[in-house]
Order: sequence, then C-alpha cells, then structure tokens
Amino acid sequence: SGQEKFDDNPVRYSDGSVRLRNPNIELMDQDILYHLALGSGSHDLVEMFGDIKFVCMGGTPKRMENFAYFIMKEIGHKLPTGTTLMDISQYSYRYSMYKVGPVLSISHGMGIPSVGILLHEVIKLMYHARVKDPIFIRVGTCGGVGLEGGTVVISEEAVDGMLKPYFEVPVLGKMVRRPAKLDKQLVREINALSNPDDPYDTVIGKTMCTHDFYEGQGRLDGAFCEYTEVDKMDYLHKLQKSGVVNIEMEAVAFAALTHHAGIKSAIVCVTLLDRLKGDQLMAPKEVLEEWQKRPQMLVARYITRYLQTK
Ligand code: R2B
Ligand code: URA
Repeated sequence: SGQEKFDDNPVRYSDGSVRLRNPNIELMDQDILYHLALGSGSHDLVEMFGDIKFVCMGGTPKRMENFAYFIMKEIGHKLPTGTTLMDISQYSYRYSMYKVGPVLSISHGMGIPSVGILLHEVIKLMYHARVKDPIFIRVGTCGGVGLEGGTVVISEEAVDGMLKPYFEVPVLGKMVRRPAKLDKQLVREINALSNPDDPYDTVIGKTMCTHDFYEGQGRLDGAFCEYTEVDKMDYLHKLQKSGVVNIEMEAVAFAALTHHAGIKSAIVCVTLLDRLKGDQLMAPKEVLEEWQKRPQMLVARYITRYLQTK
C-alpha cells in the first residue's frame, strides 16, 4: 500500500500504528520519555494517548496552550466536568503538551536540536500508545522572502541553509542524511481550505531552514555581521529565484524525522515580516498575535473537516 520499507519491514504495522525503526525499544522493560515527563513504565500511554489523530507543534508554550483552547472550541470538545486543561509535560520544564480529544498541542522550542529531541520522544509516544496513522503539523512563524507580514505559507519542500532538501546529522562520527519530505497531498488539502475572502494571502512554497536567526538568515542586525547590505540582498534574491518563500528554523528536521518514521506531516507558518524589506520585527505585539492565529485557523479547519468526515 505504498508503505515505506526499511530493512524488510514496513514503517507502520498493517493497522496503521507506528512501528519504530529501532529494535532496542521493545527490548527495554520501560522507556522514559525524559523531556516529556512521561514513561511507558510510569504511565498507561495507551489509555492516555491511544485516541490521538493529530499532533500539532509550534515554538512557544503559550501559543500551543492557546491553540489547545482554540481547537477545543472548533471541534466542540468538552472536558470532563470539574477538570481544566493541564500541561501534561509541565514537570519536564522543557516542553508543554496539551491534549484535547484526538489532538495533541505541543511546544517544540527553537531550532532543529530542540524539535529533533521532541520528535524522537513524540514518535516513541505514538508507538507506545499504539496510535494509528497520526498526522503531524507544525504551526509556526517565519520570515517571508518577498511576502508581506501576515502571509500564511504552507511548505511544499524544506531545504537546509545550503538549499539542500535533506536533514544532516552526525551519528557516530559520520554524517547521516535524511530526505526532508513533506506530504504533497496534505499540502493540497490544507491549501484547499484557505478562504479567498481572508484579508491575507495563503501561499504554497519552498521553506529554508537555518541553524541561526541572525547571520544564518542573512540579517544585518546580529551581534556580528561580516557582510554588506548588498551581499545580503543578493543572497535573498538568490533564494527567491530558487523558489524559497520563507525562512524558519525547524522545517528540515520536522519533515525528515516524520518522513523517516512513516508519519504524514505538514508545515504551516505565518510570516512576521518581509525579509526583502528589513530584519527587525517591528509589528506591534497585538498585530503579531493576530497573525500567529492565522496558521492555527487554517489547521483547525483541516482538523475539524477531517474529524467530521472520518
Ligand atoms: C521561527 O521563529 C523562531 C525564531 O524566532 C524559530 O523557532 C522559527 O522557526
Ligand atoms: N522566525 C524566523 O526563523 N525568522 C524570521 O525572520 C521570523 C521568525
């Protein structure tokens, strides 16, 4: 059924549940998901998470708490009386996690190492909880390349800071390279739900993922800068010619690790500025907050439709 193969085994079991590409895990008597403050010995993960369908991730704890309340309203989920939404991972003091029915809303922090650690543990969580065919979506922020602030971007491809479409990580002293693949159909399905009446654009394009916010994204306003404004603009125009429409800091790891695990995923970000016009984030706090709801609204629409039709 078009399933990825590794060794001789599909990445998912025939019922759609996540199979780990690591023979060690099932041999351990418990698995401690340290950065989530959860464990297969200490928690009944099937009972707690077995009904998950969507895993939504974004940078900050507050944004993902807001998303949890928002998706609760959108899908009409009611908490058991007398209970409130709790941060399941609060005692990790690293990431925040909220569960709203079939939706998990988790903060991933900034950058590839942070999202990478989280993905290892969330993918294992899906395995321990025997979750079937989960869909992972990053709802984030980014810089636009020729797009004004407040534009929603659905990533169709993720490339690294050298414009290569893979995630590279040194393992045992050797560079391991994994393709940063996103689900094309999911991109189309999400895009089809953008509202032509919205007072902002929703576009599909290539996303560049960097290891740094300042020099790594060609900014002139870091603590260091050893190039000129002309160099910067030449570079951004080169990016634009190669199809890059936005720049952020997690896409290649997010795309590559979900793909490697056989999990469908998408990345939907809002631009906080147009990098062709500047480097500093000048929009007022209220405006930035309103913009950050835009990817959430689109993703909530996708989740709501999905849950209604399945
Ligand atoms: C977007 O915003 C953050 C940097 O400000 C980073 O996590 C990203 O990808
Ligand atoms: N996040 C980034 O990584 N870059 C920007 O310019 C804005 C948000």
